[in-house]
Amino acid sequence: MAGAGISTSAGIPDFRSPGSGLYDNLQKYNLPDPQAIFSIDFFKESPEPFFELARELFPGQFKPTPCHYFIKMLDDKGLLLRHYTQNIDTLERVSGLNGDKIVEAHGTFHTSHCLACGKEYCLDWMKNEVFKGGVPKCDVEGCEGVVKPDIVFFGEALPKRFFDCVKKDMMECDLLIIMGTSLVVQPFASLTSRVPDTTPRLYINREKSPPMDPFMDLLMGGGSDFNADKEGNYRDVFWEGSCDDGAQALATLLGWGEELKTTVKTEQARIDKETKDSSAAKKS
Ligand code: CNA
Ligand code: ZN
Repeated sequence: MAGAGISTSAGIPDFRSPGSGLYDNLQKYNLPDPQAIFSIDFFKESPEPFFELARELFPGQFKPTPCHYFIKMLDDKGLLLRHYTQNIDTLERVSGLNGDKIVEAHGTFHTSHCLACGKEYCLDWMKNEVFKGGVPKCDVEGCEGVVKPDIVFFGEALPKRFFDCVKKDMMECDLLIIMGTSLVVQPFASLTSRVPDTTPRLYINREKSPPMDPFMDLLMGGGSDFNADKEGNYRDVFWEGSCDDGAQALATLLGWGEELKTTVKTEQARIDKETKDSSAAKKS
């Protein structure tokens, strides 16, 4: 299970890190509250701030991190059952991890839809529109609907694939690794409690998850029950630090330390070269 913290070292801010997180840096948009930028009701009235932010964060401008390559390595070694991500930056896909192994719980920028007529648009179309500036509008004659990337906003349902996979995967999971998430967004956070009681859970993060709000707990029917500090704990481990360091430490324990370092170097150099070649091709 992963969150925005696995991508911060790529240069993409998370939501809640004090100072650097998006919620502390949205003043220029004059929002009623920071979460409004990802709220579907607010978006329907004022889509401009979201598209302005999308320009800054658009996928394709960032490289996967060592942590992403560690996840890919787990799959290469035949150990990855599934990667559940809250991220919408597509970096898992860029690292080469097969789409079958990924559950994009909060959707993706890969596709977009017109909110009025439902017409689907591809990533390149959206990219073009976002960088043109303004709000992307449907090109169906007479429609003029706003086209929204298929990322899940607050107030929207999670993709069906999330619920389908959870049903199959969670009881089969024999080690749950949780990385770079504050474990506060539901229903994602409550996945921690869906694995068997005998499944060890390793949480790699810069800080511990804040305690669950008792009201939300009641409303959601239980949040994340991860708690390495609780008395009688026999299976939860909290590893405090960066996701990249945690992933590297784990890889080293598994005897893959050097392999991971080499993969990161080679893959990042390959992406740099591809980016350089494609911008040279565009210029010529
Ligand atoms: P969050 O609530 O912002 O929490 C991030 C967590 O990661 C915090 O606990 C941080 O302390 C921790 N963290 C940050 N950087 C690191 C690091 N380098 N190493 C270790 N820990 C770190 O984000 P969540 O993912 O928990 O919240 C869910 C939201 C955030 C989802 O709806 C996402 O769509 C959304 N989001 C995604 C992205 C992205 O796609 N990269 C970016 C920003 C927000
Ligand atoms: Zn339309």
